[in-house]
Amino acid sequence: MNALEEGKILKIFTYPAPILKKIAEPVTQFDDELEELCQNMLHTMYHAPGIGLAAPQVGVGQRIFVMDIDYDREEIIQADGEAEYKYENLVPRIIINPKFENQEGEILYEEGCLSVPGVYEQVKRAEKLTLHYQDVKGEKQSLDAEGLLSVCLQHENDHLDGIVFIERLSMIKKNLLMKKFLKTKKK
Ligand code: QAP
Ligand code: CO
Repeated sequence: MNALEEGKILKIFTYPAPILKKIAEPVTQFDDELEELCQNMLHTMYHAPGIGLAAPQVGVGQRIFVMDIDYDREEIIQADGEAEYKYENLVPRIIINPKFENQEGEILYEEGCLSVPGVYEQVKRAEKLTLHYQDVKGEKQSLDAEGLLSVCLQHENDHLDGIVFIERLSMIKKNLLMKKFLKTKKK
C-alpha cells in the first residue's frame, strides 16, 4: 500500500489534550490493524505536512511513530486556483517499541510539532544515538542516527513518554510559549 495516495487523514490532537501526557503502551500484536494504523499515520504526516508523527498525537496510546525527514513537496497552483502537491524522494519510516542506546554529544535544533502548531523553539538533544526498534512486521531492527534524524527520533520518542518538546525548555520559556499558543488557539 502507498501511504501517499491511500489512507485516512487522522485527527491530530493538539496541546493540552490529555492523550499527549500519557505514557504509551508497547505494541504486542503485529497484525493488519497495526499496518493500517501506520499507513494512516504516514498519510496524515505527509498531508499535514510534517516530518514526524507519533501515535499519541492521533489519539492512540501505543509505542509507534512514523517519520520522513527528507522528502520534497512542491505546490502546484492549477488553472482553477486549487493547489496540488507533488511529493518526491520519500523515505517513510515506521518505528515500533523504540529503545535508545549510546546517546552522545549535544545538538541544538529548532523544533516544531504538529500538536503545537505555530510554535518553534531551539531544544538541546543528544547529537548521536543508536536506535533499536521493531518494524511493522515485528522484526527487530537497529539504526545509527545523528543530526536531524537523531533529533527527530528523540522528539517522537518523547511523545511515547507523554512529553511534548516545550516541556524540555526552561519554565519561563515554556510558560510564555504556552500562554501565547493557547491564546491564538482560541481564535
Ligand atoms: C518533529 O514535527 C520535529 O508548527 C516533527 O504549523 C520537528 O513535523 C523534530 C508542523 C523539527 C525535529 C525538528 C509544525 C507543521 C510540523 C507546525 C513536525 C505547523 C505545521 C511539525
Ligand atoms: Co511532536
